[in-house]
Amino acid sequence: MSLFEKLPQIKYEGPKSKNPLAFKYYDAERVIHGKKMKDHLKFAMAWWHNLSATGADMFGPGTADKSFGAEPGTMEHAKAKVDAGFEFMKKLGIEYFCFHDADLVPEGKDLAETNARLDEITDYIKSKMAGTNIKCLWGTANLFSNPRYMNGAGSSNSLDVYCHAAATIKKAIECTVKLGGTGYVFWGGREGYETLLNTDMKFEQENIASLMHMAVDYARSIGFTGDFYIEPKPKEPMKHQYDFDAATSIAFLRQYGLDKDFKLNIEANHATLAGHTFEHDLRVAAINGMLGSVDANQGDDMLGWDTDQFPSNVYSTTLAMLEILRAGGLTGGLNFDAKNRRPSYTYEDMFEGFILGMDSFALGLIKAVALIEDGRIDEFVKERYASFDSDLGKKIRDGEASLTELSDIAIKKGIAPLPGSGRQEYLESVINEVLFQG
Ligand code: XUL
Ligand code: CO
Repeated sequence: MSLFEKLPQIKYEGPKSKNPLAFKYYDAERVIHGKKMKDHLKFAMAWWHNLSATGADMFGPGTADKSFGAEPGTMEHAKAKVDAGFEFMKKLGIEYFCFHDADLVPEGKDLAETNARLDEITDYIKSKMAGTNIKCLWGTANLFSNPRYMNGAGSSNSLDVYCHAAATIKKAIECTVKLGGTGYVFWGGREGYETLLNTDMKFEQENIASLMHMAVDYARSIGFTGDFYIEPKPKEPMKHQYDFDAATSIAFLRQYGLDKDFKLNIEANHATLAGHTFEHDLRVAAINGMLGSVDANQGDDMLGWDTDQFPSNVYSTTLAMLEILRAGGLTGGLNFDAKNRRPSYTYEDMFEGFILGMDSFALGLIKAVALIEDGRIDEFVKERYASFDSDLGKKIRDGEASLTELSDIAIKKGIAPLPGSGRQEYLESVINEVLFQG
């Protein structure tokens, strides 16, 4: 049975098309900057938003019907979601998906029952994957919804909860490996605190690190060769989350010796919640060799929470793609951790959300390549540091200069002239020119 029978196969029609159910910029097979668009932009469907979220919020129930013809909370429904997901991905030409264990099946009465359900559904998903190009990008465990995780999982004060989390992670890793996933994510939504008055921060962070080490050891022992990712987020649901941003997460990974196995999964709306731009956190990850994957979405400048909107801001996707291209691409992909607005509740809206997001990133890619080819921005940055091309500059860069030597040179010069202008306004006008002319 076709769920989306009224919706067509989504095709590329080009920028002049007015067809809402067509791509204007995403042309999967087009080669740009040495690769097919679809290889630059490995788009993934997030099982939780697309197949599970109904738009329910604190003030009212969901508006979207995601029953897909079955009774929610049953295994029949879990399978209907698989059917819907595969039909959806095929119609949009999306080749990857991401999941939490809890998105796949309803939790059973105990771990054994939940695990048996996961075995059943992953068998079913595998059978659906056969003969398609659809692959698993990454998997993760939901260690935040169930009340048992009210104080976190790795950071929980309760040993029982900690062990339960370990079992849950073990199974989620097994599911990820079974589905051929190339990444495994830790998003620490409840790994943080509400008040320091009841919190031993060092103890909690050490326990989180131990759990991650155990996860790495186990995953490697069953043949997982992919990357682990931390997905930074500063707050929400906790007031303060330990994986605050890219820089904090990298410091944590290095401190606890996890940096060889982990990279980062940077989410746009999480970076902005941390008071950074999306491109800032991408840059921090990239210059530390830890740019792994991206949760592609956007927030709302007026709202201080994670709105998880489909990306529409081409200025932002351009600057993001510039970072990604300069870093040599992602080892992971672009997962739409994004949901329709509550009043956009139809199947058609689901398609239009993805078309918007895919086209916004495709246009961002096209414009980022145009900026690189234009060359003015790169050239300006190079020139800006050109004084370090001197012999003395090289000596400093090579770590061979001393403070006394520099001091003697500076005293001889007497006064340092002002550095060259940063020309921010000029650079911003170059971006506008490339974005809006041709
Ligand atoms: C929550 C969030 C999660 C992670 C996976 O803000 O982004 O959905 O991506 O747990
Ligand atoms: Co996310």
